[in-house]
Amino acid sequence: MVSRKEPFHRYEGNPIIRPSDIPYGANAVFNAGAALFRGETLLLMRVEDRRGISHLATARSRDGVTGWRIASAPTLTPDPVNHPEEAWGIEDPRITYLEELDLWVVLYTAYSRLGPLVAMATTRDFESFERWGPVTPPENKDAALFPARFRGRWAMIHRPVPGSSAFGAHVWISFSPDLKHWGDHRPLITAREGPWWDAAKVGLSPPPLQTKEGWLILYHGVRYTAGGCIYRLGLALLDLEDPTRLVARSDEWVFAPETPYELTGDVDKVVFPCGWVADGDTVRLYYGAADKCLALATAKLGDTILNS
Ligand code: M1P
Repeated sequence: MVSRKEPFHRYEGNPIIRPSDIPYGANAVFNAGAALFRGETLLLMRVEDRRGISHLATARSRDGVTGWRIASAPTLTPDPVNHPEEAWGIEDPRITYLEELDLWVVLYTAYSRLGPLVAMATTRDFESFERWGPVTPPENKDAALFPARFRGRWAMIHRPVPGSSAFGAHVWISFSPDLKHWGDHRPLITAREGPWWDAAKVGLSPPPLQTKEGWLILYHGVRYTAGGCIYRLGLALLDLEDPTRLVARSDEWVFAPETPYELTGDVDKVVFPCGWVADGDTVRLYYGAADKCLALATAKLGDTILNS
């Protein structure tokens, strides 16, 4: 893959949402899923309280950039009584609209006492949610659905972690006839090795985005250094008809922590998007910065497409 210019440009008003903007108090607000809903941009934000437990809360904006209206109370809180997998909180939601079912699907990390796993909830209004429970056992995170079926089956990208760190942590794809029972598991994007920027582990960032050229994937890659982890972003492209086929992958990262709000926070040197929306030819990317606040970057869709 040839080297390329960074396609994403930071909004000069970043961060767009800070912990102090949460009306009922919070330690951090970050890693938000995003949707175009009823003519507005809706963010489903991970809010970490001052115990360290996360829940989800909405913010809405007419232009997706300014004038964020933040819910006065949490939108989806952990329910450990009925869902023990949520004992230590719910985190990092990714949102996909399934037109066929007229349903919004949220895949999120449920932090269970036995490890983090992928759980699912569905909604039509982002006010009431139906929980489907775990869709994977632990340890697994960074999951999102494709908005369409492939030969009759739904597809999900996720990131299981093998028991031994010797095997790395890689992005996988799985299929389901009914959104509940998942199988036909295959590796999709593997962590590279040695000094590479994405050698320690990789994970899906926002859900796959359909383009004429293929399914556009933005993923985070982690490198361990003597100074700690660095979370950066790379692009990949999957075949439109067969998403198990990786058509292209950027060698270089396309977005990395650079600004003070990305370099310093609860976890330094982290950019971590869980949502993006396409508005004509513009993509608005919403990302957690240093596990502390929410920021926005934009790109022209054409600048994000990879050529193999
Ligand atoms: O601290 C950086 C991120 O670490 C985890 O991501 P992953 O397991 O993909 O490396 C998550 O806890 C994420 O929320 C966090 O932002």
